[in-house]
Amino acid sequence: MKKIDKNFLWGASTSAYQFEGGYNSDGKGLSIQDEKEILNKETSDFKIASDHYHHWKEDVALMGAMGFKSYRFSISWTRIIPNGIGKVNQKGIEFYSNLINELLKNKIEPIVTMFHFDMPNELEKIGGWGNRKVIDAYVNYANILFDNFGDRVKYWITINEQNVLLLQGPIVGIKRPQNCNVLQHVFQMNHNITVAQSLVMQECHKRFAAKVKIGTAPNISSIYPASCKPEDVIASKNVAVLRNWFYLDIIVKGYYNRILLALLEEQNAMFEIKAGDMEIIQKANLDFIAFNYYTTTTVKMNEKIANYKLPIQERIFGFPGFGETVSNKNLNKTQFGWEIDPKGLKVTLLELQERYNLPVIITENGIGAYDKLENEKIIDDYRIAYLKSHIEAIKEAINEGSQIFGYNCWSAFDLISVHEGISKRYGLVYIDRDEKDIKEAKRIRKKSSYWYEQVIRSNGEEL
Ligand code: BGP
Repeated sequence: MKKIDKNFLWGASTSAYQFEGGYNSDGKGLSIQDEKEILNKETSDFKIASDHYHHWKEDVALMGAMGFKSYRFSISWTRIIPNGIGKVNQKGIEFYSNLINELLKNKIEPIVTMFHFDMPNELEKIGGWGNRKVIDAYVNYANILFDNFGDRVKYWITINEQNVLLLQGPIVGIKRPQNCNVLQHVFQMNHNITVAQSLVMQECHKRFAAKVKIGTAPNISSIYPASCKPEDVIASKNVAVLRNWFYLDIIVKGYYNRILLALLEEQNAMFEIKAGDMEIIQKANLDFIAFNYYTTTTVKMNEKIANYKLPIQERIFGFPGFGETVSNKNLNKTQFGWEIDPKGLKVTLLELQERYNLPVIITENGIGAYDKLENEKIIDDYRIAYLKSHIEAIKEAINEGSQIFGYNCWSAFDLISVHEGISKRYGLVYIDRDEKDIKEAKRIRKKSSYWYEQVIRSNGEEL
């Protein structure tokens, strides 16, 4: 077995709107997440979250105690620029500047995501990513981040889960205009995001050359055919393009994958590419691929529109002759019904290696569970088992040629899940709050955090 590189970035992740709270503190503007309608009224909103805004120093100390080499977090656009464009909020700059300094003091490498689902409200009002003005606003925002933190941050991530925010917009909190051609709308947004992040990648290279690295972080999961029927294999390849490759092929290789273009053309949903856009994208030249991995997807061919919950006009998946998702009977599930597939992580890493030949880093991977606090302890053996099996898969993939340079599990601390509240806990550290009562948001290390500390100390040898 090859040894893991000694500079491997072991750590964990959070995102601003799910973790920080302080949603309107010290001049922060509102994002779509602050005003999102919480569909399940029993679950928490994002206003106070884990109250990291008031516990950041203690939180970094805990990361230091766990031996983190890296911490992947996101910056809230509206904490830096309350309206998304225009006046900069110095208090917001100060908050992240202090956080970054504290991380560096603890020898923790900051890996900073510029955008994690939290579009400024004022920009959403003009159409969000659907409006090309937002490309300029995002580039302006990124420049402010480079101006203020570029001397200390060596790893930047432009966009979190571009594919998920497009394909599952309403779940993530991104509204779609009524009566639009959803496919076309979604892939127009995708194009605008791609142009925006390409400009930011170019700017990053112009300013910092090789000293600073920049990548993007889609959610990537290998797609299995439900059987060895050739039709199912074709379906798995189609869905793999829709689910994974369309977003990476364009930014890494500089062209749009024709398998999805063919579907868009057939559905009358082709998006607009303005003169000059492709040249911008082809100069993006990203340094690495970051990706979030939770599970794999299994797909069979379908002859008619698949039976999804969304009405036909809002569907992106399940077009006849394209493929539909089915469950994989070979895999166990989490308490929240997500299939657990550590081998699938190895498959995914090797596919990424084969397809793009770039360094990769995992920026999310973990298990959501109803953790129980008993006698001030959380015995989360299921989380240890989950993380252990996935790290084993990483080691095997390294042995077989993957250029992975870091693993940041989801999540460093408990935080509010995208749409299932605080009760769906992912953290290495427990936050003592419930859905409606923030209590004192006391931090308590779970059993998994002690186990992970030893994994980091032994550089992945002792699992
Ligand atoms: C990813 C997101 C995260 C996160 C995670 C777990 O899609 O980048 O923000 O929350 O999934 O998902 P959930 O919160 O729905 O369990």
